Amino acid sequence: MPTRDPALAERDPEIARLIRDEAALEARTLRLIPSENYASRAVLEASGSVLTNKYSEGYIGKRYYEGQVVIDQVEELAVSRLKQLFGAEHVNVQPYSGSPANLAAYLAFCAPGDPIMGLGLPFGGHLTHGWNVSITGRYFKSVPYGLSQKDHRIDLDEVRRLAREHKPKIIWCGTSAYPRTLDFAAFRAIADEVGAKLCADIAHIAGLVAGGAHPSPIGIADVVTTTTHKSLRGPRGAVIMCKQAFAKDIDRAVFPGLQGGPHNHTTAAIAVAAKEAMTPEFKTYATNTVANARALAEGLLARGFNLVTGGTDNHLILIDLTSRGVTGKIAAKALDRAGISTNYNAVPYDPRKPFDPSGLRIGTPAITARGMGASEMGKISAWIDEVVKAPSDDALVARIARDVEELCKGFPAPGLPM
Ligand code: DSN
Repeated sequence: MPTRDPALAERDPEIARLIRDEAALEARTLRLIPSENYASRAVLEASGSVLTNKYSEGYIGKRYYEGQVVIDQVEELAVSRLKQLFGAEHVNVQPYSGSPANLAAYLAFCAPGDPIMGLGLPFGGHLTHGWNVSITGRYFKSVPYGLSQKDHRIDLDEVRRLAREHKPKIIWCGTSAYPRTLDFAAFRAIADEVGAKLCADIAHIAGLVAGGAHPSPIGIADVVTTTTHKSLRGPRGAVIMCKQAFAKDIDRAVFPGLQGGPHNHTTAAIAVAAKEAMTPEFKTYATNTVANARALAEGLLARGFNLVTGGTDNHLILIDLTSRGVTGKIAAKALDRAGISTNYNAVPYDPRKPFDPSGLRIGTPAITARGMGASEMGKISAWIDEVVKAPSDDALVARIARDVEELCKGFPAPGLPM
């Protein structure tokens, strides 16, 4: 008698219900968190597959386990598609997520206590670029750079000055809350001047880079890391791309340096996402993501909002709410009740604390994946304005939540049950 193997709804109705609830929530709300997206049904299928059953420590053709005839082909497809998509010389698809991918760069190039540089967290950098509460700020001598006080853009003169003074082993260029294009060539010149490795973390913009809507750091940076689940629309995971000269160092740092067995179900889903990202539709998606962010920024500016740097070049907008007399947290919570999902965020030189800062971070990757365009951006900026003007007006917030739900019905999200 085969063992009975009930479906999730029967085996664990509580979890099954919660998954249904989350799908319903994702369907009826506007997800403006710039690091979130909707993975396609094909990506979700690969990610929820039997490949989760396998151990395959090692790399293609050199594993510590037998039974790898299929897994090797899966990883080979993921690697070759990413090489083609980004034009990378070497690709490692095994990092579990963005933070371990970045740690691999440290392990490859730094010894404990070495100086490293990255954009400070309060200026829109990432924890793993050396912020003090992260292992990367505790085990290395972190020298964060900031933004210009004048225009709140990356201050390359300061980057150069600090790099000359501290001679970092790694300079990170990459951001989590920065609305402008990154000048990888300018960072390259600084890194060369001081003998640093240049590491680009393109987690937020990978889909834009893949779709030609943001310049690429490939061929400029020594190492490029990215998560795969943001604008790239893959599963939760990460990849590292590097010049061939650093392939061995990076591979050794990932395995056995930091990790054991790779998550093969994720590798398969990354391969699917890379295939999707090579289509003309994805190019259009990347272009539209930026066009929507610009349209949303224009709508907000027209309604008197103050945007950090005055607008956006990418998928992301950082609103400074100071002049509106509302904190980021109050606005984000009221917007959430209105069916508009955002996150509160520090603005440059924010006098407020990180848990209730002055800013709101929004972005267009997820709503663009639903097919929304300029006309919807107009509606969304008007709703944000209404909620920010009256965050405690429950009737208004409820009315907007109904309007949001109605709008969302016309734009089914990829990957969600109809
Ligand atoms: N936590 C991610 C974000 O929301 O930007 C970055 O890793």
